[in-house]
Amino acid sequence: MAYFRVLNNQLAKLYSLLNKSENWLILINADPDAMASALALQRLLRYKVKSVHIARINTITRPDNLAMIKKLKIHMRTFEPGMLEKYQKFAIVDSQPHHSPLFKDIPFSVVIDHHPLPHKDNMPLLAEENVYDVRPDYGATSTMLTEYLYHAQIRPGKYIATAIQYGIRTDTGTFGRQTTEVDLRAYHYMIRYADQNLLTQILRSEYFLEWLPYFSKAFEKLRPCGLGQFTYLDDVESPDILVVIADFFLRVYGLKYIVVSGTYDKTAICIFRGSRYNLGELAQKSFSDVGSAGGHKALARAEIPLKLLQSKNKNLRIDFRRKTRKKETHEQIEAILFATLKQNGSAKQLTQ
Ligand SMILES: [Mn+2]
Repeated sequence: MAYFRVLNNQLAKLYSLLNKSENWLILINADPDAMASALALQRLLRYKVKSVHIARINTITRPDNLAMIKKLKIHMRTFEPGMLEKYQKFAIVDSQPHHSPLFKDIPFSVVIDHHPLPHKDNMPLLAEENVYDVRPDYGATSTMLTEYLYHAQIRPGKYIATAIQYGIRTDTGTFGRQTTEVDLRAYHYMIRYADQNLLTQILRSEYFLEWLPYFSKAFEKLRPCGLGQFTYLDDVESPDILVVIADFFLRVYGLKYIVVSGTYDKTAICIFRGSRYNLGELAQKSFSDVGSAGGHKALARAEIPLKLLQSKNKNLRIDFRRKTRKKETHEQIEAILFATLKQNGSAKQLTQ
């Protein structure tokens, strides 16, 4: 039995599209799987065409994605419609033409992806000679590109191999439910070429230096609240920081649940994380009367406009302008959130 599915047809088709006089552009919505797939396709084309560049349509903000770009020396352009005229051929990986209006009018010659097939109205009108390889049963597009490299008898360099491993890990949630046997085989095949040190460095790039003061505040203000733990971070630059810190607390053994709260603009936000009690219900019971609140058992969120929070405590005097918001205002917001969550977070109130 072959190590990977036989690809003679697709590979022959791909090669028949290539010639030395054309410049290729690979378009992606950059995430680890997309970047790894683009690198692999770039490697497949590199010596058979005039030039091949990668362009992304999105901005990258996650620290692990930035670490991947830096450590694996990934060169990408930022997509602008004006750049299309410099290229004669276009490919898209880990995404499909109907996924973004930016892709819509580009005449793709190659589409390689693992997302669901489009509704027939969205089916791209690709000519017979083009490569259209969409396999929703694969956990990652990186796995598909591993098959192409293997059959093309290209030995991947360490940067491409490491990128593919990280792409597969990310899209399968580290070999969770989405994983298929072929994803594992591709990952295993790349072990001999990848650099495990680089992979570990990327995996560990979870936080930004600017986030650390929020961590120190979170630890400083952490205290028991009902059966769980609670912390309040005053004003935050973005609600995402509350999510990052709440996720961090999931690593603590014996913690029943965590509520990380803070104020963003004119809204108090609570992020709930845990695995034992129904936190969607806790969020709802606590705050659905004054804001939007809910979620799943293990992961929930509440957003309460400060104006409405006042209705929980008539004595609350809130300064709605962030710049002049005083320490006392935050103490009052924190006190209301804490009291409400404590009341609903007892053994009697919580359900499993
Ligand atoms: Mn993917």
